[in-house]
Amino acid sequence: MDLDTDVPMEDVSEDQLNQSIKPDQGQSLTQTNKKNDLNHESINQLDQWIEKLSNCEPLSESDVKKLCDLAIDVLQFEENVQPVQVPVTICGDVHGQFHDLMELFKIGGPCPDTNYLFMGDYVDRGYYSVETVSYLVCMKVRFPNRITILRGNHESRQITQVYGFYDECLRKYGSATVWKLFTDLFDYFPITALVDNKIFCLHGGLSPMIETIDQVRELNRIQEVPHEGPMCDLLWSDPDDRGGWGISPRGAGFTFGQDISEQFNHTNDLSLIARAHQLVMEGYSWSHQESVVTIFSAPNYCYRCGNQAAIMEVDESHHRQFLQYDPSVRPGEPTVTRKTPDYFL
Ligand SMILES: [Mn+2]
Repeated sequence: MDLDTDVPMEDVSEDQLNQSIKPDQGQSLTQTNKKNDLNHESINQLDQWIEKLSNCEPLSESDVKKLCDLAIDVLQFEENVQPVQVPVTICGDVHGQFHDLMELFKIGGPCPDTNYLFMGDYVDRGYYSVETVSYLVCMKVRFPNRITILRGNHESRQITQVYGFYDECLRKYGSATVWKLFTDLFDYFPITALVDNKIFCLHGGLSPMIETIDQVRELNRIQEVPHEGPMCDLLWSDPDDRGGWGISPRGAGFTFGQDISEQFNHTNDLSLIARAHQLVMEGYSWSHQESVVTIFSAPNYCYRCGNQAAIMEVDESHHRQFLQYDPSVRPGEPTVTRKTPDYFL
């Protein structure tokens, strides 16, 4: 009995099935079908967890363990370049700003009624990384064909020990167990997505070691984000006004110019590269004569930057619409929305 209304087979196109099943892996057909068969008990449990989390209450440690086990069963079968169909709403960095994530779903429409693609950086900086990543992973397991969650450069053991997620787990759970569970899970997150074969989505940007999307498919992604190399670059790089490849001031990844973006889009028959990773004051920003768009979905980033957030809706005819929003108003919390001083950027 299939109780999960999220994944009717008619929603899975022939293309999707072909793309997700490699011809030489007879076993994976069974497993692919099996992974979406949530039983009645799991669905009830997930719905309870989602309800609890939507009140910004963290799950118990034992529930996080159960959730991560369920999530590995889903994410391990996704691809390095996860195929996504239109219509879909594409989102950038969230960074633990849980209440703003709830605002995002108000603005964009609730999941699973609206399909979502998140491009990473769920944790660090904000005060609610635990609740934010727990909520998104719950939604992924509950509605696997309605939401895609890519890996950002902050979904990493090393970065989360510096920028807040590790400390938050210690503070909220009294040990590093939950941090360990989630950072082990991050290794399974897909690193890029391809919307209708036309929009290439990823957290950071391009790599001098990657000319074709097929080369991304060949990477072994199930590992900690490396310090260098193609997987590192995809999660760390930034577009730049200067042409060619440049040294990144971030100390990882590269900067890439318009010539690089145009060549990549031409080679791979793409209309657009959509990425996140950089604070942009309007929530979205075009680069390279609309070859690249940056989307940033954490309004008033770090509760002090005064920026708007945005998400990008792509409809069935590939029309794009940006929805911008401001921080959710919460009683008892400061609402600083002054303009960011230049020295902060
Ligand atoms: Mn980032």
